[in-house]
Amino acid sequence: MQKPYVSIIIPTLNEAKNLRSLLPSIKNTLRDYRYEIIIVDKNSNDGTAEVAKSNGAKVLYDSKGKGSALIKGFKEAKGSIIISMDADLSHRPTELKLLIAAIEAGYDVCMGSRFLTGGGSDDMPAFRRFGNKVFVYMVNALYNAHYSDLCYGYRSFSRSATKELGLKSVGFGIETEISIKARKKHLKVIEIPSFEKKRGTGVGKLHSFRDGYIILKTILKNISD
Ligand SMILES: Nc1nc2c(ncn2[C@@H]2O[C@H](COP(=O)(O)OP(=O)(O)OP(=O)(O)O)[C@@H](O)[C@H]2O)c(=O)[nH]1
Ligand SMILES: [Mg+2]
Repeated sequence: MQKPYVSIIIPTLNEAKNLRSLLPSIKNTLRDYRYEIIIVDKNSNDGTAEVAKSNGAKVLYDSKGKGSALIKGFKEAKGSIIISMDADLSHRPTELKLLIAAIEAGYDVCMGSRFLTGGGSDDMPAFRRFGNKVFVYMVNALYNAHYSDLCYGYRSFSRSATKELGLKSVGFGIETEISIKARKKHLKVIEIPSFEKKRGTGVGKLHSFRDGYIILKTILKNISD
């Protein structure tokens, strides 16, 4: 049977150096698959778009945030399986095959989790770990869910799930919105263990308190929506 077509969506803000090793590594892992890589860039000034193009990726532009970039990428994606992935080398390309297999097996959404046996993180200070735990607890309690992780962006989707979710988040609330709406819309969700490595080079764009507040608002806002 022919393999499904896979679209990998990677939001970027100044990730040229990381992309230089990430893109060849994705290509190597997926050499037996049919796929496209879509970079959604926020006007990086370090040559991110050039590195992406020279490695065969398609480049789109979005001037707002990580959420709006992913939404734009989802709309452009041609694949029947769509994957969201960070550019900073935190996500291991070797896990791509597992994310793909979960959708092939009939799930609508597959979420990497750092808190299942076999998963973990080298890139999560104690206060972020605590914040994430509180948010996971809130989402599980408010939405009758059983998630082990929440603010983690290594995920796969069936094409129809990306449409059905009706995503609106502009910034780092996007993963939370996905988790909540997947539950509210009764999508078939599976979590798989994922190991988050330290970011390669460059600086993280997430600000714990500013973005923590956005995540909290996303959790509360969706109760009434
Ligand atoms: N297009 C776009 N991409 C973004 C934006 N902010 C972050 N990104 C990308 O989204 C991905 C995740 O962002 P990170 O800064 O690594 O966020 P994080 O992993 O939560 O934070 P760190 O642990 O500090 O790395 C990376 O590929 C970023 O380049 C944005 O405003 N627009
Ligand atoms: Mg990161």
